[in-house]
Parts: sequence; C-alpha cells; structure tokens
Amino acid sequence: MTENRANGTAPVTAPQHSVEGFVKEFLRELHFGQGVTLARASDNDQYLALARTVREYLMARWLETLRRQFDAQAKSVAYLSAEYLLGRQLDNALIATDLTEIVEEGLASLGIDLATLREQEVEPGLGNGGLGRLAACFVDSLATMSVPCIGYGIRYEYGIFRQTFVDGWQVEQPDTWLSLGAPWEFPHPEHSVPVHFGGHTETYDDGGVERTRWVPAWDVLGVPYNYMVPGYQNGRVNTLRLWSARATKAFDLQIFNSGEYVDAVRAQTFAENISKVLYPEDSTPQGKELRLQQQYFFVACSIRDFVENVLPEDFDLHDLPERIIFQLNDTHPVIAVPELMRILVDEKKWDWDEAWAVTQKCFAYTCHTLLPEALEVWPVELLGRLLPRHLEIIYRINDDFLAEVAQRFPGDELRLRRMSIIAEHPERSVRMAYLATVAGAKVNGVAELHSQLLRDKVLPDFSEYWPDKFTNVTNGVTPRRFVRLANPALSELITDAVGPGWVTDLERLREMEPLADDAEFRERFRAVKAHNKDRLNALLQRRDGITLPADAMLDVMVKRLHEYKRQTLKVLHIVSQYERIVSGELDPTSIPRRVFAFGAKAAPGYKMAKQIIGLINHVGAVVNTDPRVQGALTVVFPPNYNVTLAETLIPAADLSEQISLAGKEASGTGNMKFALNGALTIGTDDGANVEIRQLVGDDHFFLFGLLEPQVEQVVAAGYEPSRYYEENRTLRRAIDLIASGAFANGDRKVFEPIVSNLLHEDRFLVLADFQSYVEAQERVDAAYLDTEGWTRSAILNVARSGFFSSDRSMWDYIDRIWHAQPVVAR
Ligand code: OAK
Repeated sequence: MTENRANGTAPVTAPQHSVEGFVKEFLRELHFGQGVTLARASDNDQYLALARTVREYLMARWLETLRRQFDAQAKSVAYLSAEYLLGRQLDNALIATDLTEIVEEGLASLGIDLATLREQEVEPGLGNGGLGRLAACFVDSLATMSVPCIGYGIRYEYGIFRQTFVDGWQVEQPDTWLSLGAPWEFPHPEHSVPVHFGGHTETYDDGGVERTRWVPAWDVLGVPYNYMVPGYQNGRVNTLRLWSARATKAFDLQIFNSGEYVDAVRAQTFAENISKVLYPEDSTPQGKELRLQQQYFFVACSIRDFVENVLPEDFDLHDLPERIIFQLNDTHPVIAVPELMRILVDEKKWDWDEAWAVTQKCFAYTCHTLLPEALEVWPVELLGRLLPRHLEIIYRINDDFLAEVAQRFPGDELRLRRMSIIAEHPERSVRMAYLATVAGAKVNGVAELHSQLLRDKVLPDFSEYWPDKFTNVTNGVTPRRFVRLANPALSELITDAVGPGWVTDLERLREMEPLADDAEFRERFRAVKAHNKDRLNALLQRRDGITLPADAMLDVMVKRLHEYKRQTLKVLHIVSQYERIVSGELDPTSIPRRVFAFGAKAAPGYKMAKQIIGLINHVGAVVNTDPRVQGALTVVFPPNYNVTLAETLIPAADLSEQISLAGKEASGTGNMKFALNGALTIGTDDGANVEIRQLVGDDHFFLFGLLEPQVEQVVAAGYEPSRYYEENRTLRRAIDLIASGAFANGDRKVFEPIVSNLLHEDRFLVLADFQSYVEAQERVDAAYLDTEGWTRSAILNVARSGFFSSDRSMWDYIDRIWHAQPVVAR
C-alpha cells in the first residue's frame, strides 16, 4: 500500500455490507488472523479481529483512491506535522463505512458487545494538544472532501505520557500504545529511506563548476507505516504515513563484523531512539538535540518519499509546485526547506536561483502560537554539528534575503538585524519562524485575531515587507468525530431537524435556528444533554470511581495545563465561592449546583503547571467533602485527559471555560467542540472565541476580561497584581485561604509558589481579570436558573457554529494557500 506508482489491475473487493458478510469476515479474522476460536478469544483478540475486519472494508477504497489520484496527477497536499493526536480509530472507521449497526448486530449474534471491544483500543496519542489534534482534523476533512493529501509525521513508540495522580500530584507513566498490537498500521520496511546526519561538507570540481557535497558521519533508516484516513461515506481513503527509525544495515554490519556485538546492538538502540518518544512539551520547546534529529528525520524521509515514490519516475522537478504543497505545521518541519534546496542544488545539480524559485513555491507555513518562548530557535553550534550542509544553505538563504532587504531599505542596519534568520543573542541561533516566513509562499495564523497579532506583533517587519504573504485561516474541528461519533444522541436530533447532510456540510446546522423557539424541541435537546451526562457519569465511575452529583450544571475546562490558559483563574473562583459559603456570605442553596470538571496534562518539567494540578486536586478534596457546601460545588479532575475522554466529556458539558489572557491563545479548538455540542462559553476576547461570540451572538456567550489592547496598556503602565489583591476583598480572602494552608492540611509552604507568583508576578494577569470573571460567573448562574432560556442559547450555539467545521478550514486553505482540487470519480 505504499507503492503509489504501480497499480495492479486485479479488482479488490470489500466484504459484503451485511450482517452475514461481516460475521463471516470477522470469524475468519479471528481464526486465521488471531489464531483463536471464538470460545477462547480474549477481548483483545476480538478487538484485533474486529479492527482487521473493518479495515478490509476500507481496503478497496484505499486502493481505488490511490489509483484515481495517480491517474489524475493532481496537486497533493503534503501535511508535514511532528504531531497527530488521532484518537481511537475503530469508531471513526465504522462511521466512515456506515458499518456501526451491522457490526453491533453481527457481534451481538455472537454474544459480543461492541462497547466492550471499543474499550480495548488504546488511542494513538501522538501529539500534545491543539496542534496535533488540528492535524488529525485536517486530514479527516481532506479525505472527506476527496482532496489528495498525505499526512507525514513520526510514529512515536511512546506517545503522550499517561497521567496518573498520586495524592493529587501528577505522575507520568509511559504510553505503551503499541503493546497489545497495532491493527491500523501497515508497515513497509521495503520502502525504507536512509537519513544522514553529522559529518562535514566539502567542495569539488564538477566539470568546471564548483559544487558542495555533504559527507555525513552516520545514518538511520526511516521505515514508513501507513495508516488509513477514511473519508466520511465517500469511498475515499487517504494516507497518513508515519516514520519509524531503524538502524541501517551497513552500520550494523560494520560493527558486527568487527566483533563488537554489544556495541552493534547499542548502535541500533541509538538509531531507534529517534522515533522512541514524543516530547511532552506543548508550546515550550526545550531545544534538545534529539528533537532536532526527530524533525530532520521525518521531513527528510517525507520529501524523499514524495519525490521517489509518489511522483512518476520521469517527473520533471521544475514542475514540483504544480504537484505538491508542503504545509508546515508550525516550525517543527521547517528544516524541510534547506533539505529540498540540498536535494535540488547538491544532488540534482541545479543552479541556486532556480532551486530557490521552486522551493519558495512548494512551502507554506502555519504559525500556532503567540508566546515568544514557543518560537523555536536552534543554536548554530547544534545545527551545524548535526546538519552541516543545511546550516550552510540557511546562511546562503539569509544572505540573499538580507541583500534584498538592504536594497529596499538602504542603510537600515537595525532592520537587517531584526529580520535576520540568524539571531546573535543570547547565542547564535537560527530563528525557525523567520526561515519559514522567508521560504513560505504563504504564512497564516489560525484565527482572525491571531493572524492580526502575528502580522503586527510577531512578524511586523516581514508583513510590511510582504503584505500579501500573510493570511488567516481560522481553525476548525471535524464534525465526524466531535459530533457524529462523540454525540450520537445530538446527531440524531440534528438529523431529525435538518436531514443527514450536515455531517459533511456543517452550515446546514443553521436550519435548526427556528427550533430554538420550539418548546418541544428544547425538551428533546435537554433530554440529549441529560443522556450525555448519564453516559459521562457511567464512564467516570468505571474509569476513576468518580460519581457526579445529579442535576448539576457541568462546567468544564479541558486543555493543556499552561499558565497563559489560566486554570488558576478558575480555581480562584471556586475557592472564593467556597470561602463565601463557609463564611456564611453565600447561601449554597441560592446558586445552581455545579460540577467543575478539569482535564489537563502538564509538561513533566513544567513545575508551576504541576503545582496548579496539585492545587486543583487539593481544593477538590476539601470542597467536595465539606458538609457546609451542601453539594453546591463539586470539583472533579479525572486523570489522563485525552481524545477518548473528550468524546464523552464535551457532549455532556453545559459551560465551556475559555479563559486565556486576551492575546495569548492563538485560536483554541476545544472552544469550537463545546459550542457545537451545545455548551455556552464563558470566555475572554481571545483566539477563536472572538469569532464564536460574533457568530453565536453576545446574548449567548459570557464575555469577560481585558481586551487585547487593554492588556498591553495595563502591562505598559507597570502591572502590580498586589494592588488587585489589596483592593478586592473577595479575591483577597480566596488567596488568603490558599496561603493559609487550608488545602494542604495546614501546611502554608505547599502552595506558596503559586500564591507568591500571583501576588508578585502574575505574568498572565489573573488578578486583573478576577472581578470581571466573577461577575460573568454570576451571569452564568442567573442564566442557568432560566432553564428554557439556557436551552434556547445552547441550541443557538449549535445552530450557529457550522463555520467551525474543519471542512471549511480546508476550503479556506485551498482557496488562499494551496490551490489544490478535489479528485472526483470519473
Ligand atoms: C504547540 C507547539 C508549538 C507551538 C504551538 C503549539 C500549539 O499546540 N498551539 C496550539 O495550536 C492550536 C491549533 O492551531 C491552537 O488552537 C491553540 O490556540 C494553540 O495554542
């Protein structure tokens, strides 16, 4: 399934689309694939046989897609992403093939419960958060839209760590997602690609032309593993190709023959380390050498693969921009730029200018952050040691670019220094975002506000230099996974209201708008929410022994733990409510009962984030058991938030917390998933919240907090968080309660770092926004008491959020950046 060139002619047919057809195939897989009888099959045997059966239904479509694509010689999108946070595959394949009912019935006839087998699947958590999940949504959409796309990435042996809590503190466990079998992947070692590292460069005389060659010191092999990316009921399956590192044979043999057996094995381990583990930092690169190895490893494999395996043999690379656009998912794959230049100039012996002209048309760059610390830079020393030729190429790109700038702005030395791809301080390093901007045909941010700030604050010189290079594409999420699959009850209600077309044409949700005024529809909508809460309750009981109180508002904050996202603001609100109750100021029966649900992983080395996790859990332990609270406030924090948990949590939510400091969250995508599932948002004017609010309407969104320009002013005026502490009694009492050790058995030291950070630094203006947040929460309470009004707003949130389909994002990319076309059946 990797040979895109050759396409045999023998027809491949799927098993029959019927209960009998399925059962026959399933038993065959059980017997001949797993080697067990039904009577002796474990749940895992059954799951693996089921997965293999379902993928058989996809196989003919996959082969047909490749054939069609090859015949059309159409432009492809190569999505280059170091992360894909895929979520479980089984259910998605079932809805794509419309097999759910057949499989349910077929399994039941054998005495097997589909739900039990679903639970066997360990999701491939090959990403940290927003960026990786977005990549997964995008490849889903492109498959559904019949647009040729190959997703390229890394097959990490260990994905994002499994989070556990010990006494409320995060402890990380390895994610062994491959250990019980990986039925969704297709390894193709015969198509392995060598990747080189280290060594030096030298010049040589090539018939009168001086050329450079790279003499690398060591190499590894990239082994491709293909994954199916099924389109939704459209007969199409695209490919996700993830690379795994292996030692090269030559390397092994050399050492084995020298009798150094143990050293040879060690060398193998060294090579395989490259794809061993996903770095668990979200938005805070650590600048580790192994990470740069990972980045180069996967892009070198991917470019080689596209040029040698996907393109026809006689392809003229001058036409490359007509056949491919490499989309850079943030800066992680940017080393692909000098790699393509190296191939064209050193291997194909093109002129530099000719190669640069083609390269510039083949890349586009998406930036996913605004945090300065998230912008990747690689020390020149490290890059030069690992990839000496690439560093030379980067220098040349920079020299040529700065020469152009100097021509346009003569004498403007400062500008040259600001725009240089090479930073001189604090150490000489390569600014990867600048390299991506210089090389990319287009640069985009991921929400309107973010794209504006990207132009104005992060890359102002570049947007002045190339105003047309910059564009926006607001993120989206796939309605297949996050509505159709995650929320079957709502899906049914929507289909009743507007017909089934909404799954691939999400703007159709608009047709539901009038139903917000229909009392019977509202009743049904509430029944859906209640059902989803029961489903969540059952899951949390099974998974974590957590029981949710009945009839409570479900207020959810799920996302990576990061100071800028401000989980602390929500904790302060909970603590202040608690303090007001126990001090007698607030009657707990006067407010709606609320469950505050958190889900968040902290990067293992991010101390403050881990402290905040500890604080949430410790506050929960006190608040949940204090009889004076009378069940008005309950804090739950199920460990190991991942895509699978999101699929049950989000459809049950009433309130979505999107409370980052304005100007810090590039977009957010959880915010979209909640709105689409009928939660109302309490949020700042940040990222895609801005667009959500514009679309759903102010009356159906709880806005609070400083606006982005105000944040700037407050900071410029010399922000003093302690002033807010002194002037706001509610805030003071909440902070004092934490500082008193009330949530740490009287130990004042435990949460002192959080308290002192808030009072003396508070980089993300938690205290400045506290009062406004509390007032918005009061509006939430009041609105929730009006059941009919709340339901009406929830329905309008769903009906008006069709814009946030990742299908729409993909059309925008196609229109503004890629100019690729769907390949439809002949
Ligand atoms: C991760 C590593 C480096 C830079 C950015 C990220 C990242 O995950 N960014 C997130 O991307 C999402 C998808 O565009 C956005 O919705 C989030 O706001 C952003 O933080």
